[in-house]
Amino acid sequence: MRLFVALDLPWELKQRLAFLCGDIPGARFVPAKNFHLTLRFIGEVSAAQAEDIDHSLAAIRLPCFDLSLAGVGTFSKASRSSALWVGADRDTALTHLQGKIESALRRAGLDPERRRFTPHVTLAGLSNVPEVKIAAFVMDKNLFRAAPVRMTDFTLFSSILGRDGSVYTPEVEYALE
Ligand code: 3AM
Repeated sequence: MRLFVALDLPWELKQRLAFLCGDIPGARFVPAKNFHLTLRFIGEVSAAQAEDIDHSLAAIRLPCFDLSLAGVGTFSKASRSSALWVGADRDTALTHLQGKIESALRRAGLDPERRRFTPHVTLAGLSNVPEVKIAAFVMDKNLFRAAPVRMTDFTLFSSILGRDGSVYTPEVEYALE
């Protein structure tokens, strides 16, 4: 199975993000139900590895915290924008949680994640979308700020890649204290 660890977002926040989406012809906007903030991509693992990962994640003890989403930005590949996202304030609690998850996954036998953590919620995948349209969207929405939301858990998701987009299934929720 293909797994990742993420913050699932309350429905009200997903709806708020959905209101941001639009006005970029050719962008592949993520359906509101799929909005999440990835804490760690895991990838394809065996059932036995998934069980180790679950045990390791279940041992994390951290308090609840408030997540604040603000601003929009893009990732690029080969100097073309490839994804459009809403950012998250890089606060201590979020960074701490991400660090604990990384350590837990290493204990479960995964190789270290080499990429820097850039907390974000992907709004759209972009390919061959005119850069000028993307720049206009970013300028227009950059002052976006959502009211902080209390995060009371994090989630191990499975992901099935399909031609019409990915199907994400919450497999296990881990409570924050
Ligand atoms: O949270 P976002 O949308 O940025 O792009 C995938 C998605 O990221 C990313 O994991 C998240 C949940 O699917 N992802 C998919 N394949 C990946 C890979 N091979 C990957 N991240 C890193 N390496």
